[in-house]
Amino acid sequence: MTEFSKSVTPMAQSARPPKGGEGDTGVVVDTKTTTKRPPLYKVLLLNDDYTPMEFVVHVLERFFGMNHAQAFEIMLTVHKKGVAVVGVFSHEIAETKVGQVMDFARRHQHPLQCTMEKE
Ligand code: TYC
Repeated sequence: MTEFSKSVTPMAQSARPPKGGEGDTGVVVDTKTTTKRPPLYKVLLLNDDYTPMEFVVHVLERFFGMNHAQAFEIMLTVHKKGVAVVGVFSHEIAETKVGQVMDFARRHQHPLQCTMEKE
């Protein structure tokens, strides 16, 4: 069973439809479903001594949809505290964002690090 599958609880006998009706096989069991939200992942940006501040601001605007003021503020938080959460996403989206940032930083030869962790 995966994390996302439904958990199925048989209904009480008294709540079941009567067996042996016309055209029915007598095996119908009503189900109650419970839904579980998929887990969320924080995407983290890490500080380093070499990546230019303007590059980090650009990354936050480009890949995390921040305006310039928001991006500058988060960049400064990372610079001062060492790390900040830059977004919370599904596993697949978080993985994509991390990959995009790491690839963009590598292509520009900056040591910027971006990681994800389960919320
Ligand atoms: N510390 C870097 C500097 O002084 C700036 C920086 C900020 C780097 C945030 C990475 O995630 C980072 N140039």
